Amino acid sequence: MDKYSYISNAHGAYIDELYQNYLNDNASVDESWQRFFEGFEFSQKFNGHAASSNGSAQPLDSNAPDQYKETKCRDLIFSYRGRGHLLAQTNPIRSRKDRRALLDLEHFSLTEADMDKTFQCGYSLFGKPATLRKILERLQYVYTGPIGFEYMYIREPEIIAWFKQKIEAENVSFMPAFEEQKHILWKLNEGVVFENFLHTKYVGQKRFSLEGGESTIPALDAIIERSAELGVKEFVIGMAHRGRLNVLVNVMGKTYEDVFNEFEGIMPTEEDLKIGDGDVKYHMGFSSMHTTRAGKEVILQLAPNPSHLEAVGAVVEGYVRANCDAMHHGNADKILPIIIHGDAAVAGQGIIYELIQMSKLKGYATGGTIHFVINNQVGFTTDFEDARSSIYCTDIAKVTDSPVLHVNGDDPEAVVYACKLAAEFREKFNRDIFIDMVCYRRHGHNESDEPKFTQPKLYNKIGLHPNTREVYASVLSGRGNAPDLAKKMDLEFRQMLQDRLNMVKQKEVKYKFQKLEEDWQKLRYAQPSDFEKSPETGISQDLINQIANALATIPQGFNPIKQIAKLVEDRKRMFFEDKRLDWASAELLAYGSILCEGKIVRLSGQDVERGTFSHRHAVLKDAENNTPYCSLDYIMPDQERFRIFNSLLSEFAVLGFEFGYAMANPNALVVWEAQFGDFANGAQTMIDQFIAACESKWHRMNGLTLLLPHGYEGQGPEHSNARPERFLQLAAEYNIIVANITQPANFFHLLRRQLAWDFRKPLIIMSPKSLLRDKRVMSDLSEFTQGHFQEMIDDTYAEPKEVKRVLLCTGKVYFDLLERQQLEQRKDVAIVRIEQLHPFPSKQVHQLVSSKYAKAKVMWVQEEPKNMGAWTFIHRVYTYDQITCIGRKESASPATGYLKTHPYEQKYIIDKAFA
Ligand SMILES: Cc1ncc(C[n+]2csc(CCOP(=O)(O)OP(=O)(O)O)c2C)c(N)n1
Repeated sequence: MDKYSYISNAHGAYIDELYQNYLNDNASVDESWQRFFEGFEFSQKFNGHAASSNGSAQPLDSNAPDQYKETKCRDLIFSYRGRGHLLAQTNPIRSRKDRRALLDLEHFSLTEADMDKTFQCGYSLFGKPATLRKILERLQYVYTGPIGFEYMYIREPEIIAWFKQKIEAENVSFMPAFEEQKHILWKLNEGVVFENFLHTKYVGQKRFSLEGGESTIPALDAIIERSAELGVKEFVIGMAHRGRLNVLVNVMGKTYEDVFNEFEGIMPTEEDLKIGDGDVKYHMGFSSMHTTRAGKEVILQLAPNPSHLEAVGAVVEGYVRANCDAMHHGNADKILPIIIHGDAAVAGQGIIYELIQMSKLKGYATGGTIHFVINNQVGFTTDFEDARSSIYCTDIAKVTDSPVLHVNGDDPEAVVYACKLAAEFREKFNRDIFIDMVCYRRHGHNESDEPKFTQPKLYNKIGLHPNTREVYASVLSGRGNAPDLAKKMDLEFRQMLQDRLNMVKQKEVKYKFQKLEEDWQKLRYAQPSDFEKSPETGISQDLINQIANALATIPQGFNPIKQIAKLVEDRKRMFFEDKRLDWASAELLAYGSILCEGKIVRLSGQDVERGTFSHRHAVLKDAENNTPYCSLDYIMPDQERFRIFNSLLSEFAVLGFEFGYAMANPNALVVWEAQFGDFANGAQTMIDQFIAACESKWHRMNGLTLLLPHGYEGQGPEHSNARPERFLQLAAEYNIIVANITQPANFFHLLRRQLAWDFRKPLIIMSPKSLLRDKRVMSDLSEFTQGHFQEMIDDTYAEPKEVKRVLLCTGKVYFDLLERQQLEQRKDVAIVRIEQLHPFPSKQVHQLVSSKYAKAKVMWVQEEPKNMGAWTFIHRVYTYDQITCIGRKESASPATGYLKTHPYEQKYIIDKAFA
C-alpha cells in the first residue's frame, strides 16, 4: 500500500486495492495488471525511487513515462478492447454513425509527445514493453479494422483471455494462404454469378436475392469446413427468405436444375397433391450429404420455414436437440445449429429473446448456436434507425454473455476469419456466438420493389458500388495474385449454369439417409380410412406392474415430504388394490410404457415436473437436500429415461422447440403442456404456420402432442378456455387431431396411439383441471391391458327406446350433464361424448344416432359461449341431420370474471339440456 501512496488521484485507491490483490495472489488480477505490477516492482528494484515522496509521479528515465501515464496507457488498451468495435470499419457502403467511442489520446491524458515513450503495458500486446506508437498502431489494426470484436462484457475471464489470445496474438493478420484465397473467390463467384444469372433469366421474379450479402456463401462454407475439422458431423440451418435459394444450391448442394425447374413453375404430381398444397420455393427445406474440402463427410439440413421471421430458430434448436439425443449420444459437439437472421428481424422479434434464454438450460441446450446476421441495414423499407433502439441489431447477445463479431461484408477474408473463429469458439465453450455481417441489399425488398421510394440516397450509392466479387477480385489482383482468375471463374461458372438451364442432365447429388431420416422413411402418409378405428394400444399386466412398482417406490435414503409419502402410498393402492387409475397414473403409465419400448418421451412446459395442478409429481424432491428423483427412470434396465423439463416462462419458443424435436424424431413422444390452455395463443405462429400446415406445405409429418388445460370452473376469463374453436377452425384434411377426453384410460390409449400409428399427426388435447381429482374420472385397470382409443363414448344409462333427446358433448361438461341425468333418473336423455373432435368420428356418431336413437332430437351441448368451443365446427361437420346448440351466449370474453355468476350460467346450460 505504501508503495503506491504517491498516486494522488482518484485512481489511487483502486490501484492500491488491485496491488494488494496482486500481492496476495498474482492471478487474481487481470493479466495486463500483472504485467503492470511486474514492471512497477522491476523499476522499484533497479531504480529504487519510482515516485517522489510528495506523491507526484516521476519518470524512471528519459524514455519512460510516469506511472500515471502508464496507468492511462493501460486504460487505453483496455478501452480499445471494449470499445474499438465502435470505430471498426464494418460498413461497406456508408460511414458509421458516431457512437462516441472516446478513444482519442486526449481521453487518456496522453499526447503526441508520449508517442515514442516506452510503456510496460506493451507486455499485454507484444510480450514486452512497447512505445505508445506501436501500441496504438496494433490496437487500431486489431480492433478498428474490418471486424469489430465485442467480447469484453463477458463475465468469464477465461473467455476474455481466449479471445485476446486469438485476436491479439495468434491471428493478428487473418490473410489466408493463396489456395484459401482462391477458394473464397470461388465461393463468392458462385454466390454472385448465380444471382446475376437468375436476374437476367427470370426478370422480375421474386427470389429475395442475396445480392450485396454474397459473402454469406464463403461464410457458411467456412463455418462448415472449420467445424467439421473440429468434429462436427451434422449442421442444421434455419434461415428466412433472403439468399435462401443461393444457400440451397451453393452450400446445401441442391441441384441448379431443380431450382431452375422451380422458376419455370413445376406442375405438382397427383401424388404431391394428395399430400398437400406445397409452398413457395424460398421456404422449402433440404438435406444432403456433403464432403468438405478436407474430406470429412457431414450432413447438412436446412429447415423448412414459413414467412414469419425468426420462428424457425426455435424449431431448429429442437431439431438439433432431438438428433443430439437420438444420434449423437447427447454429445452436442457433433451437431451444430446455425441460425441466419436479418438485421431488422433479429432486433425486433421477441422470440429471439426467448431463444437466447433457452440456450443454456438443461432441457433445451444445444451446445451453442452460431447466429449469422445478414445485416443489409434495411428491413423491407425500414431504416435501421427506426428498427431498433440498441446500437447493434445483435445486442441481445449480451444477455447470455455471447460474443459478437461485426464484420464488413465486402471483406470476405475477414468474414471467413470471423466464421472460423466462431466455429472454434462454439466448439470450445459450447456457447452461442453472433456474427453480424454488415452488407447492403442491392435491390428492393424483392426484385420488383423500388428501393429509391424510401432510401434514395443510399440506393444511389449502392447503384455505383461494385459487387463483392469484383471488390475481392481487385484486392487479389492488387496483391499480384492470378489477375485473370476471377474472370475465368465467372465465365466457367456462368457457362455451367447455362448448360444446366439447357437441361443437360446434372449428376444427381448423392443422398444418403441418416438414421432418423430412415425411420421417417418407414412411415407413410395417413389416409381417411385410418381414422375410422384406432389401433390396439393396450399393454400387458406384467408391464403395468413393473411401471407401477417404479411409480410406487421411494428409493432408500430419499426423504419425501409428508404429502409425497402419501401420494406414493395412494399410487400403490390404486395399482395393486383398487385396480382403478386416476388421470395422472394413466398418463405416467402411458409414458412409462413407451420408455420401456426404448423410445424417447419428452415432456416440457411450465412446471410440468410437478404439474400446474399438483397432480403429476413425475419428479419428486428430497425434503432435506432437494435432490430430484424421477420414478419413471427406474422401471427396467435398457429403458429410455424420461426427459421431463420445467420450461422457462415462454410459449412461442418452447412450443417451436418441441415441434422441432418431434420433426426430427418420429419415434419420440414429444409433449408440450401449457400452464393454462389460453397461454398457447402466445405461440399462435407455431400453431398456424408449423403445427397445422407443415404436412400440407412441406410434406413433413409431425407427432407433437399439446396438453392444454381447459374447462369452465369459475376461474375467470383467462383460465377457462384453451380456445378449441381456433384449433378446430384450423382442422381440415386430417391435419391435426383435436381431442377432449373424459376418461384416464382413453387418455392413455390416445397418447400411445401417437406412436402406434404408422404415420404421425399433431395431437391437441383439451386437458382437465378439477377433473384430475374427480372420483368419477377413474378407469379400471382392465381398460389398460386391452382396447384402443375411443373416438366416441356412448351413454350406458339411458334406455334407448325411450330416448327423445341425444346430447352430444365433449369434455368436462359431460360430468355436469351426467349428474343431472342421474339425479333426475332421465332415461329419456342419452349423453354421448365426442372424445375426438377432429377428425370427427362421423360414421360412428351417425351410425349410433340413426340406429340406437333413431327418433331422438340431437343437440350439441357446450359450456363455452356459442362463438367459441366446438359449436361452429360441429355445425361444419355434422351434416347428417339437424342439430342445435346449447351453450353460453355469444360473448367477447371467454368466461365471466364473477365467481358467483359462473354457477348460474352453468346451471342454465344443464337446465336447457334437460328441459
Ligand atoms: C413476423 C413477420 N413480420 C413481418 C414480416 C414481413 N416481412 C418480410 S421481410 C421483412 C423485413 C425483414 O428485414 P430483415 O430482417 O432485415 O431481413 P432482410 O429482408 O433485409 O434480409 C418483413 C417486415 C414477416 N415476414 N414476418
